[in-house]
Amino acid sequence: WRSSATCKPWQSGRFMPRVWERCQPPNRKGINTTAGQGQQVGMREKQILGDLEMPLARRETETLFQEQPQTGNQYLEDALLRSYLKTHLPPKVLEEVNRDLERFGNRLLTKIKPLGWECELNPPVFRQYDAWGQRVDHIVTCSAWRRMKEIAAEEGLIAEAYERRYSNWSRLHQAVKLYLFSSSSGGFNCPLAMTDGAAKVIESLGIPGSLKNAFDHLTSRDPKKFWTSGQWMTERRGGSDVANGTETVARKQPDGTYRLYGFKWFTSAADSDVTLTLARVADAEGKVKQGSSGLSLFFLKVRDEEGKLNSIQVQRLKDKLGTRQMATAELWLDGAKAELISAEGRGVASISNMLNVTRIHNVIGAVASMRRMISLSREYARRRVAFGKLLKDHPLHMQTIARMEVQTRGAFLLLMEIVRLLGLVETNMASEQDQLLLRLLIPVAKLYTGKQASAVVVEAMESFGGQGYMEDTGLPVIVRDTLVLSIWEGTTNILSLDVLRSLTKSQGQVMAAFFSAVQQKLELASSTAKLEPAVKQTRDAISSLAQFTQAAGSKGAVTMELAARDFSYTLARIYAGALLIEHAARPDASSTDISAARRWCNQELCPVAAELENSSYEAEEALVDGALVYEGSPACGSRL
Ligand code: UCC
Repeated sequence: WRSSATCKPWQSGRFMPRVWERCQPPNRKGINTTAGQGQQVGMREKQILGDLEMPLARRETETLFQEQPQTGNQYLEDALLRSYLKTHLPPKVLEEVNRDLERFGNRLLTKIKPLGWECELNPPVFRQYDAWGQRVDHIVTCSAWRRMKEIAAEEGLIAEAYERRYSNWSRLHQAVKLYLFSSSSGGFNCPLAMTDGAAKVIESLGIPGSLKNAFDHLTSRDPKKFWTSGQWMTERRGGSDVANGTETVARKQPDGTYRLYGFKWFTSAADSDVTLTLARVADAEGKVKQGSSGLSLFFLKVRDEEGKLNSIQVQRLKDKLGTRQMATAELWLDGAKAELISAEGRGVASISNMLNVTRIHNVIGAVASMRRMISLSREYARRRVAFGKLLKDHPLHMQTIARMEVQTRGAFLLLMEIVRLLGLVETNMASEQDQLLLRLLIPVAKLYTGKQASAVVVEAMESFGGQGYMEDTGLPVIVRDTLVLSIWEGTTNILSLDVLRSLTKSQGQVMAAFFSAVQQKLELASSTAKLEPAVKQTRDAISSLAQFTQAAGSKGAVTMELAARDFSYTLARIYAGALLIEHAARPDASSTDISAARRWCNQELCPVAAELENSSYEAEEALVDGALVYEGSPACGSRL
């Protein structure tokens, strides 16, 4: 409470403290004087008043050295984003998109960011009963959260991708808006991810008549009409092994609809209007088929026309480490009316369209978090003085931020590549290679950027020193909300196995597409001398990777499973390296584009080959893993 000048209530463009109420100037009458404490409080009040009257020089010194980092229009400050758009978008599209993003950047700064903080300060509350004892199961959200929904519609954050006014570039335009929106959205990016996924599933089903109305709502720009969707997959037996963990049963009704019975244990954005969910259709005897081929996909409305829950009971809200702005609930489905929308037994394959979209949103969130933290960190370094000079003048400090910057650039280009490919697929302009690449790169990018983001935001928090650890700076919120990105929508290992699934399903064609795309990008750089070392490192990595795939092919399935994570990291590093090289080979590339490519390629690009040489994927090594993990544990004697 020293000086109100150091701790301002939120203003446009400021990095707002989380517990902003504490930042109001002290209210002379407002100090609580409970019995017995009066004297003490009186002294404290005197001290506060005294502090306010402290010499101006002292106050100024404090504000000068502990000033909050200020960031401006995110779009205008994002050099890589702007150069990417300039390079890839056709001129007419660029002109319009550029105008839209600059306007949106201003709206984020002045209007949306404060709402995002309001969402953080006013998390959803669950009211199970009304005052008269009636069960209501009401998830109460704050007005800022509801306003976010309206803004999402107004800005076409879903609609943009489905209207296709910029043809294959519409998806990229949408993704860029979501990327800018993400770190100011107060968690509203989560329902948008699932809404996009639901729209995608419905579109890929050919928008059947029964779902036309829902599709129109999900892709509407009208705030009064816009719906969000959930994605109810996880049940009590876990979130990864959907095929064996799903117990929900669907009973067919005489009118052709179904009633669902089961317990959805982890349903994010539980205040959504509709949802997609999996269940097992019961036969005439009430029996269900187990495993993946017993699962079917259903669409349901969460509430009926009168606003009553669709035979759904909210058990409780989850107590999460982060994303607390967003209601995640445990739900009992007690005969919820639903529509079967996939072929029977094709539930997982059908919902994978949704998963692939939500995983792209996860990548968006990861890159956005990294970009946000770096923006704040670099701004802080321009203001904070330590050891007699600004942080930005300490080479080691700058090296640390620059390393994060290189990571973020690689992740950003990976994101752009995926949404570029998705745009091509959605407008029937994709080659077979594009389609294979997209299938492979989605899990690769999701798992890699999730890990990068966790590391970068923690490193960036450290760059603020002790301040970074202070709750009321808001930095811990970003860290918490980022840490989920490697967990939900498939953990790193599950996604690594999905990478293998894409190899098996395509009989290795995804790898052929990968090698060919990387080679094409490297060829573009062949005349840029400064990129030679990076190109060579990438070529070497490709040949090591090719050797690995050959060698692993002759080994057992255990080898590939043990290698899955390193293999996926290898794909991410090589592909992002090729993208950075491609970007740095543009005629108008900057010296920093070249430096970023070179530095990225200086890291180990093919960890899977190095680990193969260490025999890390041999079956005996798996036994050693177990021995290392369980040494000293009671399990040791019985299991190993
Ligand atoms: O719901 C959650 C939280 C919601 C919050 C979301 C917010 C996101 C916000 C981000 C913004 C910041 S978390 C729930 C997370 N759960 C998962 O993600 C599930 C993780 N588990 C998997 O991904 C598994 O690998 C499964 C469920 C896909 C495995 O299932 P199966 O049935 O054992 O796998 P199969 O038998 O291999 O695949 C069944 C079919 C196959 O097709 P067919 O039969 O034609 O061969 C596969 O090729 O599904 C196909 N398939 C896929 N197709 C499976 N995965 C994919 C895929 N990724 N792409 C295309």
